[in-house]
Amino acid sequence: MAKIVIDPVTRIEGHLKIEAVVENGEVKEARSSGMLFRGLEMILRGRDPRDAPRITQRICGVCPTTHAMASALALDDAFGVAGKIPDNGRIIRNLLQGANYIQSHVLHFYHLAALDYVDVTKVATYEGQDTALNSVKAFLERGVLAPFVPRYEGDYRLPAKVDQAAVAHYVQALDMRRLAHEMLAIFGGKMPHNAAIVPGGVTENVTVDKITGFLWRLQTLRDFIDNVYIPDVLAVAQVYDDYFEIGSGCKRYLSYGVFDLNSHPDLTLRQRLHLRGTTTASDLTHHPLEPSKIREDVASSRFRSPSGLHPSQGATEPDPHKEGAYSWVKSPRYDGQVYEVGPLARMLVSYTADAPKVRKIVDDTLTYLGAPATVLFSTLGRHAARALETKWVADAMAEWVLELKPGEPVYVDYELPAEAEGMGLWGAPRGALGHWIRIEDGVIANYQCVVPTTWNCSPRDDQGQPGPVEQALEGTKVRDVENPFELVRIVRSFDPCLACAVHLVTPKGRELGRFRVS
Ligand code: NFE
Ligand code: MG
Repeated sequence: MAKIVIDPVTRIEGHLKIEAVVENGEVKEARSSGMLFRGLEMILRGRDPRDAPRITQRICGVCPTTHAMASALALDDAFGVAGKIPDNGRIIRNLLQGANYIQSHVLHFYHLAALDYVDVTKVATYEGQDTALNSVKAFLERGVLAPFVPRYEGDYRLPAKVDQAAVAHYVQALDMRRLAHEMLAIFGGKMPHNAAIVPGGVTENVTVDKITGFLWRLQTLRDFIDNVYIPDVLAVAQVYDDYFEIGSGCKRYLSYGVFDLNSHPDLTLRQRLHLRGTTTASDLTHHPLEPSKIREDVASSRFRSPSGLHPSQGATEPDPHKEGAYSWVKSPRYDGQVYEVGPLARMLVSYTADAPKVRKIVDDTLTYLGAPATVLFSTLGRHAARALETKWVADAMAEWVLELKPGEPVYVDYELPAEAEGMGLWGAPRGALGHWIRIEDGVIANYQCVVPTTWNCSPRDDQGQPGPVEQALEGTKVRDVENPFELVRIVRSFDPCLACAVHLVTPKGRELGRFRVS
């Protein structure tokens, strides 16, 4: 028996520890631990509710737009304007979120996950004129390999030419991400932490200049998605096709839906691009979403607040030394069951709800790969779903931007209520995101966020059920416990974000833990 400890897992956001007990070359038990304490929910208490979209964006620099959105939706609901958002405001919100999706998904594939499959050292044999590749080659010749090492020595299988092209695209993807950030800044003021998304709509007016500035960048990105990103993901998938069988996990999928197509006052009835609901690998049937079934357990989490609360009644009371707890992440569950969230969950929920465009791109991809739908429930299925989703969203954005109307309103005014409650259900790049607010005496009495990585990286719940990442690791065959590349490939396919937060140290700086960097 061997115990593998990967702490921290690199090339993700935030501090995640993975422990795996390996017996006879197979993971018998896995634990996923969030090692940072996030105090944002406590910081919000007692503040003006309108601060929430600004403060919650500081949860994370990668997906701030999505926290602004979930927060604004919760405030729209609490302020009674959810049904009155003007079309321009609704569309600009979608465009801001869409720009963040494209940036985040390209970041995840090229700069975080691809290095699990692409061997940069093969650039050493490159003979050609590409400036980026020749720069990488020059670094390799001088023995400078960062940021591509340290890494686990694994089974890198791509032919040298495919490998070299992928490294060139790694560099090109940096430019693409800049374009996506610029696109977001056109209507959002800046990235990260846009200034535009507010309850009632957005603060940025529509002009022809902004539409054209947005559109040419979007068209450049669509070209990259269609001709570089998706082909690269498929090239990796064809060579590493055993990862269509590895890392399945709980096989239950949940989506709140995302990208509003109208402004129905009830979020659970609002028409969205991605549909809301749940499905499972075993029934592949669409089930409607019932937000009342969401609960957060804390049996294995470092909180003394009661377990099993609905987020509208949720509580955040840290207890760093709680017996039996091994994570700062809570365990959200739906109807008492473990659910995976993210692009794969979103695509499957829309697929089973019969969204024709999703059916077509997913079915076309499966035909191209000559594979059945069951390959989707896997490590590579997550990468493929993320890439296809990027195309689906970018294509929709090209239609939305042309629906904007210069001179028309972007915002509706509201009265600040003294007492109110609100719920904001949305889809972050990494999955279902919910914000819940309760306002008393005109200030925030309680604020709860349940973020995608809370679902995916959750520890064991009150019933002892492991979280989605833990389940995805259990049963995995590990060839070499010193180089557990299989495990990091699985973990990274979820695109975890343990979110920017505070390291847990005492005011005197006393050490509370030691970290082994692998
Ligand atoms: Ni920090 Fe995020 C996304 C949110 S975390 S990146 O996407 O919400 O799961
Ligand atoms: Mg929370």
